[in-house]
Amino acid sequence: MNKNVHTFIGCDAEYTESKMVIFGAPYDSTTSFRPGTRFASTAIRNESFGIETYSPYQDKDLEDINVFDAGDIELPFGNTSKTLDMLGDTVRQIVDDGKFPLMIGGEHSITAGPVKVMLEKYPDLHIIQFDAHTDLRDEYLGVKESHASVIKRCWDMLGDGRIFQFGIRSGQREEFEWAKEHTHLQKFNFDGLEDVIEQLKGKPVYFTLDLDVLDPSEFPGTGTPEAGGVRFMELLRAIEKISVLNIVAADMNELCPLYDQSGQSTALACKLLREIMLYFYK
Ligand SMILES: [Mn+2]
Repeated sequence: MNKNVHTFIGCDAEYTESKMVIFGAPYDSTTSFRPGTRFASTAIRNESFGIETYSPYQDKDLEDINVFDAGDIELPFGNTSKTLDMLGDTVRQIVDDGKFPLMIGGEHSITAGPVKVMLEKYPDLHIIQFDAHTDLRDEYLGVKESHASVIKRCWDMLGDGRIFQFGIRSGQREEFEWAKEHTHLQKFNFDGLEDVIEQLKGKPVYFTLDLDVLDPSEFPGTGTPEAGGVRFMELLRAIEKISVLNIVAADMNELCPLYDQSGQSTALACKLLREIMLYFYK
C-alpha cells in the first residue's frame, strides 16, 4: 500500500529534485464582495485529476518536469500582515533554494507578500498583472492591505513605470486617472503586450494572474465577476507571450469554487495552472 499523498496531478517530485514549487495560500479575509477563495487550492488539487498531464498546446507533459507541491500554508485568518510575512518567508525559502515559486490563492491581497521578498532579491523587479480590476485604491474601508489595494501596495514598493496592467475593466475614475501617471494600464484586453515584452526583455518580472480577467461566461467562479472579459484562449496566448521574459515568480488567484456549481471554473483553473507550469518551467 502507498500512503495518501494529495498533490496537483503530475506534481509529485521531491523537493530536492524540483525546479518549481507550487503552494496554496488559502486566504480570503479582506474580500469585499463574495468570500470563498480560501477553498480554491484544495479544489484545484481535487479537480486536477480530471485533466491530463499532457498539454497539446505546448506538446509538453507535467510528467517530464519536476514540480513540488508544498500543499497549503496554514495562515492566520484576519491577520493580513502576518499572512503576507508568512507567504513572503515561504517564497524566500523557495528562491534561496534556487527554485521557482508559484503561489495559488486565495484572494489577490496575498500578492504583496511575495512581491516584497522578490524585490529584495531583484531590486529591478517589474510586475505584469492580468486582472479585471485596477486594485489601485489607496485603501478599502480603511484597510490598506485589502485585495482592492494590492497593486497600490506593490507600487508603494516598486514606484512608477514598473507595473503593467492588462484586461482592466473595473475601478474608480480616480484609479484610472492615477494609473495614467504611475502604471501602464491597458483596458479590456492584451493590446500592446508585445511592446511591453520588448521593453521588459531581460528584466526580472513578477507575474500576477487574477482569474477574474476572464469573461464570467467562461469563469463564473470568482468573488467579483466583471462582464466583458477575455476568453481562455486569449489569456493562454498572452501567457505564452510573456513566458519569453525572465519571470522570477508568479501567482494565480481569486478562484472561488463555490460560486460555480458546474465546476467549469475550477476545471479551467486546473488547465491554466498546468499550462503556466509548462510555460514557466525553465
Ligand atoms: Mn480582480
